[in-house]
Amino acid sequence: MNEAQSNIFLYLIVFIAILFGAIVFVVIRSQIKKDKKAPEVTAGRDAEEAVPEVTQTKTQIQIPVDEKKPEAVEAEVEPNLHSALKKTEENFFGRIRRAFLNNDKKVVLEAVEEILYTSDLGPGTVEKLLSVVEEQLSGKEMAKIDSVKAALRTQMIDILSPYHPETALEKVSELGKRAASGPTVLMIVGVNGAGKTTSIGKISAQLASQNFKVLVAAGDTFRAAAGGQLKTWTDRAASHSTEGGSVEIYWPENTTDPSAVAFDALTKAKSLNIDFVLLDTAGRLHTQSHLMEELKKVKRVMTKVIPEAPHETWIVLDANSGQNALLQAKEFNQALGVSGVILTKMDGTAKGGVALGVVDQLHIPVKLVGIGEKIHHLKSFDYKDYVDSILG
Ligand SMILES: Nc1nc2c(ncn2[C@@H]2O[C@H](COP(=O)(O)OP(=O)(O)OP(=O)(O)O)[C@@H](O)[C@H]2O)c(=O)[nH]1
Ligand SMILES: [Mg+2]
Repeated sequence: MNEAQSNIFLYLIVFIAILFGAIVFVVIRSQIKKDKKAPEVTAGRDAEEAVPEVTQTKTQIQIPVDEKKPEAVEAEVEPNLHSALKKTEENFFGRIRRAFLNNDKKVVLEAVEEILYTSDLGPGTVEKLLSVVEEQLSGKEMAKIDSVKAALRTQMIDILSPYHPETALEKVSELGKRAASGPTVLMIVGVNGAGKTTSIGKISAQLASQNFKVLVAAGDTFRAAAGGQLKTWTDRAASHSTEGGSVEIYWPENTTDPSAVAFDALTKAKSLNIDFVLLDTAGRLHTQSHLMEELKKVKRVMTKVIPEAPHETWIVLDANSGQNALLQAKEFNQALGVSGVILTKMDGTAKGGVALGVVDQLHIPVKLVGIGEKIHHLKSFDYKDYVDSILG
């Protein structure tokens, strides 16, 4: 091998070495890159897999229970008049508020008129409230919604205040006339399914928890299951008695005459030193004149035992029946002289405005409001709270 040949051979070796070095460099570099990426990829996959795993684990440690918690808490939140009237507020003042977003007074007035007429208030009451809104719109400027609200509030308070105590009376025993001595008799009337029996159960529980002795008379001799339903309620109510309080039921078998039940119950109540007698009656339509006559007779018969009885006659009205509730109250009042209203099922109805109509047109006070199905879901009517609730 001459010198030229050995130079070429040397260059070839150097070239191969460089090429080999370059290949090794590239391989190592790519390996390093891979290694760098590898943990990320793994972490990513791990993370991806971890999500279901974690979820699964959480599920195993009863996350569903955690998820249910808010619901459970919500279910336990005690209703009050304000929460019960949420839908009424939306249906009434919520719509008025939206009507006032319009700048055309004529359009606003028309909208308000429609809202009022569809709010179960009754025509007379609608006119009173409408004139308040008209007055607000009579100025040059577009009326401010806050001043409309204040004016409506004043008008509503004017309607309700003459018939209700300034501050709501907490005790159910103070809501009506009391007997000077002997039993005070409350007669509970109303159409089918309004909530008479349920309300009697709730009232009994309150009275018994305030140390009173209560006798509940099963005057619904018409419906087969009525006595049993009343018994369930009186048992429930009895469990709320204080030591001095009690709840008993007078439920004679095979009696079909409600007057006889009322007569015997009052006689028994007198002899047992009962404080309150609550008389349940069968539901009836205000249009069924023979059944209205039956109630008149029950009332008459009671005076033979206690001349002032019943001390109070309360009609139970289902708030959902809207304007029909007004008609019911009117007819029962004409037949019996109703002294108070128990407005039930205020929870969940958008028709709570009916209280205003009843008071305005019939001048009968609302004594109690039903805001749920549980035994303590009956509250004294607080008219200011009511007005503030429906005006939001
Ligand atoms: N949500 C709600 N339900 C109520 C209220 N008051 C009564 N109820 C329900 O209304 C239904 C009828 O109640 P009852 O007490 O049986 O009515 P009633 O007037 O005695 O019915 P009759 O004896 O058939 O005429 C029942 O399912 C009650 O739970 C209330 O304030 N709110
Ligand atoms: Mg009943």
